[in-house]
Amino acid sequence: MKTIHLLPLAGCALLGHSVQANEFLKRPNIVVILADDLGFGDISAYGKNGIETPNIDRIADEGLRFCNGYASSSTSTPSRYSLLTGRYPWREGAQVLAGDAPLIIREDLPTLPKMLKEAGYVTGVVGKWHLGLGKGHVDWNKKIVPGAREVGFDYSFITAATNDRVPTVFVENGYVVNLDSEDPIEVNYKKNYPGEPTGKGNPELLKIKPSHGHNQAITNGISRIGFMRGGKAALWVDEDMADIFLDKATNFVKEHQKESFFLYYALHQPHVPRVPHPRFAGKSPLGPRGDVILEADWCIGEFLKTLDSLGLSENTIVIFSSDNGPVLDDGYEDQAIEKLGEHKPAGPFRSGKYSSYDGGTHVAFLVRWPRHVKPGKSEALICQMDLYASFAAMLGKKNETKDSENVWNALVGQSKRGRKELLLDACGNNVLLRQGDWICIPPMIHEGYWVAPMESGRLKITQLFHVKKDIGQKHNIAAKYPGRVRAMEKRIREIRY
Ligand code: NG6
Ligand code: CA
Repeated sequence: MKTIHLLPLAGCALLGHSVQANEFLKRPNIVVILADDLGFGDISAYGKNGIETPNIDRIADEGLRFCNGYASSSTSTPSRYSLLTGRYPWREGAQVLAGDAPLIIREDLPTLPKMLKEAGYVTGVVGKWHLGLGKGHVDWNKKIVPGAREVGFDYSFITAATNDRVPTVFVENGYVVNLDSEDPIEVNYKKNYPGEPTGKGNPELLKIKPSHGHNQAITNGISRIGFMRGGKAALWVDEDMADIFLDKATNFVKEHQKESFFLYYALHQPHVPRVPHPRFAGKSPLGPRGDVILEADWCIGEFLKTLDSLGLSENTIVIFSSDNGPVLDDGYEDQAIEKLGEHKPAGPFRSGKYSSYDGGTHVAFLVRWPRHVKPGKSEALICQMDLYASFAAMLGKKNETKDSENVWNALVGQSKRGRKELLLDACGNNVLLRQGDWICIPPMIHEGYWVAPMESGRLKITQLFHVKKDIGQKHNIAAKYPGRVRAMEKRIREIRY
């Protein structure tokens, strides 16, 4: 057996260490598990609340729990764009995409999966995509390119957008799964196809009532955003979605257990429509929103067990986070508000999804790597966008991105320091700045999103908060610190333009 040096793990205990070549020598596998609309307070690892998430807590207990971890944006597409490209989302004007939108990641851009592929990783994505597919006017009945492969994924099993947008089908390696060529799929976001039922016209066909929007094409008894027809055999059954994604994610790991792999496991929960498998229906005190969180937690538990059974847990870096903060009523009547009780989805933070307040982007961020990361807590400021530069550093590769910062030492618990500052996207490419423990939200006017009953936080005045002293952002102290406001607003302009 040959003796080789391990990775150039900057600042890590491994530096210069050499061991026998076998599983032990493999570069660590990397798994990013990203929930959809899960709040900081929705997992029990961050403090007891209205729901128990023992499996996500296992990641926390066996790893590092970040208290200042961020998604780049308070909505999905921009947040995921940053995670994969290491670029701020507003550089591309990234905003929530329709299900028939073209791929938003330029093919010439460096991406996290491309960088890992170059370093010898096999790469896969399972779950919610929401970064667009094709070049516009996608023909869903042919191979759909460009897509996940062009972004750097060897394997993909994805939904085009969200679980509330058509087409409600899975796309595996560029092809719609189970498509019957005799029953082609058509999708558009402008007008209905003659004779197709809609949520608006045929409420009697629905098993969940929309509360806002979501009254167009009906599939699986649920009306969605956008119109579609055909593809009956390919339509997903929401109740089975979690099991299918879990199956694909664990299969990917089993198939590539001998290689170094990167898996982006993008859960669809607890985004609307919240439709758990009957095994989880009614199991939480919080109604469907809680039930699908329990379902997601169970999936993660099963996934971790798969790593255990293959002997991969020790040398797999598992990162858990969410694409943006929580929301209760996001367009369907599912009792998320009525059954909330004392539960605080965003934990101590103000507001949630869509907001410029911290609840929008300040999310759960857990890192488990038993071989090298000691369990504990970290206050370092880090962002999902930093995974590119950090893993590049781990692998001795150049950071080719514009905005990703190398926070590797913080990520593995070797340093208390992460970023000094971070711009955050508060919907509609409105940006705010976190600098140390200060947050400055400049005047914002964009009102494009339905955010009720959340506070959008996009006001016409400047807001300044000290989030260590005022974690719930209750006191706008901009008037007291005009110099700091000026300096922070200037800094926003410098980074942005
Ligand atoms: C909004 C939808 C919301 C959700 C969101 C995207 C309405 C009324 N609201 O436009 O339900 O789909 O887009 O969520 O249609 S995200 O998590 O993917 O960003
Ligand atoms: Ca989301």
